[in-house]
Amino acid sequence: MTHTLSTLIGLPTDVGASRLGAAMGPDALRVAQLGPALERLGVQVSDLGNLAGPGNPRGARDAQGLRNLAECLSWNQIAHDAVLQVLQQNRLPILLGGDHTLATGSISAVARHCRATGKQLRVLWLDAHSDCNTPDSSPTGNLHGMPVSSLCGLGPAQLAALSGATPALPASSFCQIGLRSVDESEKHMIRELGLEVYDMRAIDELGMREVMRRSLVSLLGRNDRDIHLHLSFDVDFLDPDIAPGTGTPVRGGPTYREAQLCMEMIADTGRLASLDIVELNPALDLRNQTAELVVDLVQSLFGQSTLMREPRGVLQC
Ligand code: B3U
Ligand code: MN
Ligand code: MN
Repeated sequence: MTHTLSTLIGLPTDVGASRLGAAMGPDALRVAQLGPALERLGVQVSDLGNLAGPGNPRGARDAQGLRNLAECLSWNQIAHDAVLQVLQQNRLPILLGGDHTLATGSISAVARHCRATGKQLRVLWLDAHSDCNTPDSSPTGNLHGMPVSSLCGLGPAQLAALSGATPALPASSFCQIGLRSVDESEKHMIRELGLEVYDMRAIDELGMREVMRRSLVSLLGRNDRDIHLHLSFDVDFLDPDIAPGTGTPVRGGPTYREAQLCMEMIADTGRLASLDIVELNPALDLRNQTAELVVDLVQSLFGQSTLMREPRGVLQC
């Protein structure tokens, strides 16, 4: 691993989602022993605990069509500041969400850090959804459907400005994997932004191995000091048969084996430098099985493998 020092940041909020419960995500991950599981792999873990922020007013849509914008802004500022501070300490931030709105704050901080240090940023976005609605296109007004457009400079203005530059990063930095629920307006947005997307059909046709090879190939051959790989892991990426504990499940997602391979191939690059774990909803889970599965997958992401082996480099995988 490039980083063996990591910091857990609990951000217990569901202000960006329509279903309550993602606010309990950080604690469910702790109950599932995320910290000790990483420590067993040689990662040194510190835990900032759950940071405080506004409650969920369960607001109606405002004049712009958005729900809970002020609260979302506060939480994203909190996420931004915490992630930036952890990066400046040369540690790997692990954001425990919370709904996926928080990725706006966290990736804004990562983008700011990359600008300051001259690193190139690559964001892998594992999700059933493309999260690139805008205030005008959103069918729900929920801000967890807008972080990608916000980061690309097209979301609500204050969210889009969090990183100190608009857009926070070029759309070409993103790679989305696992999509299977995309609104009509988002299909246009994906095309307009030129987002690199591997939907479930691509995974069916190419296999997870080839999808991951393509999504990671641009990182290879570069000095790892020049690259910052951020993983934004929406738990609804996983098939709901194995991961029922999430607010907007969509059937037909990656299997356990496909998800493991995805994580292992990211680990093999040795470039992972920050992570969001979002949309875990313990209120919808069965005996914390989704949190336990996420911990299992995150162990693979941090290098757990069945056999003793050197990272092989993704091209040879
Ligand atoms: N695209 C829909 C649904 C959705 C997006 N992200 C989640 N759900 N979790 C929307 O509300 O924008
Ligand atoms: Mn999402
Ligand atoms: Mn999703």
